[in-house]
Amino acid sequence: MPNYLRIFLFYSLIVGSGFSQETVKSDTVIFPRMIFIERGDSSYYMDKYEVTNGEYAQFLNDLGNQEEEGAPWIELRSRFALIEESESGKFVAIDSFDTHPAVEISWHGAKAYCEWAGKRLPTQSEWRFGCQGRDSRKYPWGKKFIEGYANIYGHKHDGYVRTAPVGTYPLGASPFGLLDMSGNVWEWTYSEGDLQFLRGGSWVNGATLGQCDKRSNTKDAHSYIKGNTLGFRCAR
Ligand SMILES: [Ca+2]
Repeated sequence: MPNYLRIFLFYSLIVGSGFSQETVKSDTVIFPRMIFIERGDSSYYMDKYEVTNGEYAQFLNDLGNQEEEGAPWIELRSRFALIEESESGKFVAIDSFDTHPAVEISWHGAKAYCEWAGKRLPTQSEWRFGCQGRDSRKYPWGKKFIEGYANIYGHKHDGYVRTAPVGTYPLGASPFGLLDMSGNVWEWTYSEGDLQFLRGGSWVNGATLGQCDKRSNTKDAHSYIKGNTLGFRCAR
């Protein structure tokens, strides 16, 4: 059956079965765990969650841990890496970190995963819009930082020493329902040119860097960015 016919039948099935248009467009229906973000001609989908160690291990088991521009996709020599390679060469998430965000990920490692998954890295503009919504809010949830809404350094109420399982803070959702846009791990984005930026801050950084319009990169001496805070999510 041609693809366009499949898609038509798929939509017919959904519309006919009484799902609302919102259900069709968001979350798990068309692209699992992605959210549709309406922005006219430049609408897009974005992962609801940061990519987890469990998901990244699957990718490594398929393609191995490659190196690009002198850096491995994931730095497994770091004591903070939450994925390990067994003697048989199988990659697995360490202990109970399966649902925590992947860390120690290089920009190429993030880009390669998204392409493997049939997706791509979000642009900075897509990331920011997904975080702040149509009313240009400072944090995903509003104007001021609120304890317990994100995994940010210095806030004991987040409940975790380092990363937290993705989606731990539902009250910190962006207007579109994206979780952990502020904090937990920094997220790689795509730009034309040599310098690639990270957004959203992390468990190592204070609340200011967790604001939607802030960005940083690994060359920024003031950002305290280390490999154990570097993760990502994908768009398409
Ligand atoms: Ca994040």
